[in-house]
Amino acid sequence: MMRLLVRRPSPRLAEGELTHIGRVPVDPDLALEQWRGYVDVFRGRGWEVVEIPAADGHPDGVFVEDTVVVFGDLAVITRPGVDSRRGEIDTTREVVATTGLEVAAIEEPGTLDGGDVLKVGRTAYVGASSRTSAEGIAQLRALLEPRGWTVEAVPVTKVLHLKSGITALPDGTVVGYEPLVDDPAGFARFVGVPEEHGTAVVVLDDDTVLMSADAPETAALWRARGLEVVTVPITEFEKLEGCVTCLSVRLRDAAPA
Ligand code: CIR
Repeated sequence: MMRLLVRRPSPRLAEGELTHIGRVPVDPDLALEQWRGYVDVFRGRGWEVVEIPAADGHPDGVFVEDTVVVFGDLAVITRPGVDSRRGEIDTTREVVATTGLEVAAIEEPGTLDGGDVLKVGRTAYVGASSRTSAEGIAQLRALLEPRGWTVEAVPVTKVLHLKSGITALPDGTVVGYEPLVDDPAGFARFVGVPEEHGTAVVVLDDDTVLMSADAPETAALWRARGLEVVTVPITEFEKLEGCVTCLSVRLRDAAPA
């Protein structure tokens, strides 16, 4: 079974946190329409959509990926690195408790944002970013290493989260926009992309990825590699430093999400 955890955008999305880019006007109605388009891609491919209750008092609540990370049958509730986002985890925890997954949590004083965790096979690359602390990474390592995962800390200084700069194709190739990646040489297989919004892919299945509509040259690259590429407009979320990965948490039975 494939399940997608999402949360509808707050009408206050425009007030979300910004770290590396300037504030520009955000259209909340367009954001809702784009969010629905994003969710529909998954629904149309057989995913069951599970909505985390709206948290309209949290402008960044739509970016649910930051609040929980799933490793096989273990869900790790995070402790977001900014105060304005900490309250988001309460509703995430309630929904995760209904999934049948084992649940653990990052505890104070550690901090960790899910956007800093990139899973490739049984390796979890974890961004040491302004949001994710060394203590948060140490806690995650203590949870995962006994379960057979390797945890590798990766420097992140040029973008908000590790996954704002890199993600991975279905075959495990790490892809990213080099000006935003601290250490491309740190990955065994790395392919640079020509566009900033081309860094993020969500793996839908072994042959298909989902991307922002704002990176047409990168989409053409992946099509030339034989992948099916589905694109969605997510401009209103990109204005808040969000991307296709952070709008959902994917639960897949049998394989790491
Ligand atoms: C934030 O600064 O927390 C939000 N405005 C954006 C979060 C994006 N999340 C992600 O890339 N995983």
